[in-house]
Amino acid sequence: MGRFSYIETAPVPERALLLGIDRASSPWPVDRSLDELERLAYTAGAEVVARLTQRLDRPVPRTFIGSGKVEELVGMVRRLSIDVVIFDDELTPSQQSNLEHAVGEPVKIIDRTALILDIFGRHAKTREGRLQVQLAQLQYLLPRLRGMWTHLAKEQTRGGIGSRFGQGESQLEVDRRMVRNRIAALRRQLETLERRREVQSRARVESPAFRIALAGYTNAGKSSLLNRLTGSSVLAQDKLFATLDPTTRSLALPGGRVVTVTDTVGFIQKLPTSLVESFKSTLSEVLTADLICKVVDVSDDDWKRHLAAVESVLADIGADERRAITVFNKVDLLEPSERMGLARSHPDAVVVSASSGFGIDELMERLSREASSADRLLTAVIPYREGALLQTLHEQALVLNEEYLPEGTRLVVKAAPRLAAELERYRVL
Ligand SMILES: Nc1nc2c(ncn2[C@@H]2O[C@H](COP(=O)(O)OP(=O)(O)OP(=O)(O)O)[C@@H](O)[C@H]2O)c(=O)[nH]1
Ligand SMILES: [Mg+2]
Repeated sequence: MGRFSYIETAPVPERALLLGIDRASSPWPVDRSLDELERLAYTAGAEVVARLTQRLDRPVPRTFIGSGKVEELVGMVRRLSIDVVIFDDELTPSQQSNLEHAVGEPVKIIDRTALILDIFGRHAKTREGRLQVQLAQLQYLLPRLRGMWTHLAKEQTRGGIGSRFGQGESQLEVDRRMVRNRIAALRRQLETLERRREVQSRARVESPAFRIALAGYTNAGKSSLLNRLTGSSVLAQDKLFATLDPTTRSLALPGGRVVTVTDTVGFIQKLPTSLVESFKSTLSEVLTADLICKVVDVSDDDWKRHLAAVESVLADIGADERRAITVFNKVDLLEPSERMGLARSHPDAVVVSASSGFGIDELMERLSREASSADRLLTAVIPYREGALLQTLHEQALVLNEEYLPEGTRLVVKAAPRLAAELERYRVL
């Protein structure tokens, strides 16, 4: 353990104050954005006791908020015994340290990025996920080391948000250079893992099943939908970023065709770009899918903004050209009239409830149609020694006609692109 004992979770929730800027130009009203920040804070184990906002079009370089606001903040922090102030926007290291000076120790000043990094650190389960989060945390920490130094040392005995950064490392005894070395080592480890994953995913891409990825805003119900569709029991929780590591399950669609469905990490507005970067390999599940299901929680008043945020991340990672459908989830929470209105105004979307099972059959039908519309029609003669291929065809393709010839089985099939490519060598028509 060394000099500092380490406490997993703060025994008493930290008292948090949220601070947001009200920009005329922002697509998100400040209250909405702070509602979301509050849910993030709650997920990280803090209790939000106050909010402060300021109308401002551009942040003030030195302290992000104006000097009058800083005074107001200091007053509130004292009066309400605040432990941590959470800014909704990313602070520069110097803004952070200037603000820390203003409020005085031991009050922490953090931002949305640090909060998300903290949650990711708690929820990452796989080795790769943990390494990615550690890397992102150290990259965040590095330019802030001076300001956070004494602070973190104190913090380590108290726990709470931000204190788990670089978890599992004796990071407190190290200086900047050692943090840099650690970053380089993490990068190397991740590269090795990534290469291994590439080999695996090449093997998978060669597996011919039609692949569906569930993508969407955090808490939209992606994991619940995976569970409902495939009868699995992936963790689904009313917390943000419950899922960090992708899970893939197979699913038999009506007609008997087998496809795979992958649950992925959720998106959020103002997702730190460093995180998008470090989760690229997770998101590659989305990038290589044959079909993306954009899952939307339509019971949330902000669902349109959520969908827009998801679409913009998809565009960022280059997945916006892929075939996609929209799935409106949680319609059990809507009035029947609202549900019908939604279906009418979005005839292309599928309306479901992962909880009640409403619309799931229709979703399966739709997935089946989507899978077969990508199919190619061809005729092939499969030699009798290719028993496994024949079986795969019966499971994953639509066999329209089958005839036994002396040289093999002659099949007329509709098969997904990857499977059709595999048949190319036996193709006769
Ligand atoms: N009422 C209702 N609640 C739902 C439905 N689907 C999911 N939920 C609830 O919504 C919360 C989030 O569900 P998850 O399946 O964990 O959502 P997710 O998209 O996987 O979320 P992250 O992994 O955190 O990004 C849970 O409390 C679910 O029980 C639904 O159709 N109706
Ligand atoms: Mg999930």
